[in-house]
Amino acid sequence: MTLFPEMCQAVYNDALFNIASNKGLMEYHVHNIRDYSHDRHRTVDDYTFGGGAGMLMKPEPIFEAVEDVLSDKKEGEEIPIILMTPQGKKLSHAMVREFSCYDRLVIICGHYEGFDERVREHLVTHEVSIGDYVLSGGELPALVLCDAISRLVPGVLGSDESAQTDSYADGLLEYPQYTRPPEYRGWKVPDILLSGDHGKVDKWRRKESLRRTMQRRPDLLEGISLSKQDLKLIEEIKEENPELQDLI
Ligand code: 6GU
Repeated sequence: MTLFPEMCQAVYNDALFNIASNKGLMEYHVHNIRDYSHDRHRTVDDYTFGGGAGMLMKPEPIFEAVEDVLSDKKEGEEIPIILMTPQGKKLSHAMVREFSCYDRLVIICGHYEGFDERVREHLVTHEVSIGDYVLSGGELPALVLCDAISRLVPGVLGSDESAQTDSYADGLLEYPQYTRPPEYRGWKVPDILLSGDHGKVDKWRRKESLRRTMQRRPDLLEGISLSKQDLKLIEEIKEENPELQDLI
């Protein structure tokens, strides 16, 4: 549900969304909130009671857009109604996974200074933000959410990419990767990766994932269960990178 349907449609018509839709695995429908306004000026915003700068999204068009689209909702069908707002819960992989389990989702994008509070209280089931910065509207965040959810629908990505998703899901950052040529401007690809020894390659990748996570996102390590082998690799990394000595 948006005031900028062309913008949303343009993104669907490209990239991953189209892949998912072409394969018949997902459907996206863009709805213009303005189609549900009540006057010939197609008004969707209004002044705030009590005064103050800025306009708010009026409740009627949003309620009626959602009710119209869900008019075929079955008894007992659970459909999250997600409001994109900087006041929402910050989007995480766990939330994306949870949303990907539903048959249908409604995502509402806002503009202006925000929403009439009754939208939050009586219509919306989830409020989602994509980070601690303010954007001019909910469309880009909604598209971020759709993209992330699409990737978790079985069959949308090829097996190579799915495997990559899994390694994100394991909570560590990706290890460094290289392609041809094996030497470029004198910069060499690590020998182990050219060795053909899969055992060594796997161990190297695990270690570099751990190193990269320790360097860039030590906070991620707290939520992860580490094997004995991981702990050994972490000790090696600390020897090699004294600046990481005090981590975990
Ligand atoms: Cl969901 N909306 C807006 N307007 N700004 C944001 C956001 C959402 N998430 C982060 N910044």
